Amino acid sequence: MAKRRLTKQQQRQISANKNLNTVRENTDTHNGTVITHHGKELIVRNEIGETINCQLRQNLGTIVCGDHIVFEYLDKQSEPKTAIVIACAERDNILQKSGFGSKAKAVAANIDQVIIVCSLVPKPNSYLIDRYLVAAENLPAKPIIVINKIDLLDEENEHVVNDINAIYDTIGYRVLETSAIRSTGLDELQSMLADATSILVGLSGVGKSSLVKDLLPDIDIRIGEISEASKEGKHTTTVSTLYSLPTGGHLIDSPGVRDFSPINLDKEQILNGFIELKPYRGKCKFANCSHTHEPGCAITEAVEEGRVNPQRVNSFRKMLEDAEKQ
Ligand SMILES: Nc1nc2c(ncn2[C@@H]2O[C@H](COP(=O)(O)OP(=O)(O)OP(=O)(O)O)[C@@H](O)[C@H]2O)c(=O)[nH]1
Ligand SMILES: [Mg+2]
Ligand SMILES: [Zn+2]
Repeated sequence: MAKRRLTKQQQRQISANKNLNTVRENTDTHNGTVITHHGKELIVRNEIGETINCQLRQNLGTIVCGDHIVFEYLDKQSEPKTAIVIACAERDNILQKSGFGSKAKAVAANIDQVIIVCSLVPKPNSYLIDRYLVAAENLPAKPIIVINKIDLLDEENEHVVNDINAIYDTIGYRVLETSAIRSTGLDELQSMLADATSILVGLSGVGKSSLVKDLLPDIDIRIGEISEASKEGKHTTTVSTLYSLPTGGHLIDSPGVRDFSPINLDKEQILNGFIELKPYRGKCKFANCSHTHEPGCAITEAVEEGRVNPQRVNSFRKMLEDAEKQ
């Protein structure tokens, strides 16, 4: 069997885990969770909920919001306390996106639920929702779709809400309608966030930080505006930040995007991300079917017979195309 080569990230993870085992024997180490990071400085929450400013020991690799880490205090008397991170625990998962020059950019780690937030203004982009769903299914994490700014509902944009429900609710995803301004739908959202680590993702200006503020009124969080002309957000949130919920869970607010592409997904993973296409896996006439033009393609037949939504299949094909270019 061919020897499997470890990626640089896997090598780093192994050395971090070795570190973790060594440091566990040292009694003056403590566990914490990364709340956020500004350049090389991390803000960490310890096991009793205190906030600590941490530096990073060299060669630990990328540490992101949501990472579970081990640290040693540098100064316990200072306010806030300072410490150095000496190891990072193995991650359950890491949400990454395609950054500058298609380089992977880490968003957050150890995520149970991905809350895909869209709104009536700016308008939702279903290809963006589909790409987030594929990323979530492959983490794996449970996706939930939130349509925020439901207070702006009128005859003109009513179809937006109906379309999203028709596409996503039909295939089994939870779709919640909220208004951060009127606090509509917040109880339902809150009950879904309990005891899990969830991340809010979506376009800039859809109201992710406003939803966090509604759930945690006492925190200091920046809310932006949307441009009157373009109806786009102004990228107010610049780093992912983890908040602890009174219901026991954690909620990560992430910077809004203009676009999102999951990174390094192969054809099987992309198919895995379209849950309603799973029954057709392996059912095409040709084993290497590209699901685009071949005769006897089970997915094409499912579209023709109205068993799957053609818009979702378009997204699936576009994602396959985009992945080839990466
Ligand atoms: N009408 C209405 N406006 C809202 C609602 N939620 C948020 N907004 C407004 O939308 C704008 C953007 O809100 P933010 O919470 O900063 O949006 P965001 O998604 O965090 O944006 P980024 O941090 O740039 O990604 C602000 O002007 C909010 O007041 C809502 O439910 N209804
Ligand atoms: Mg924000
Ligand atoms: Zn096919």
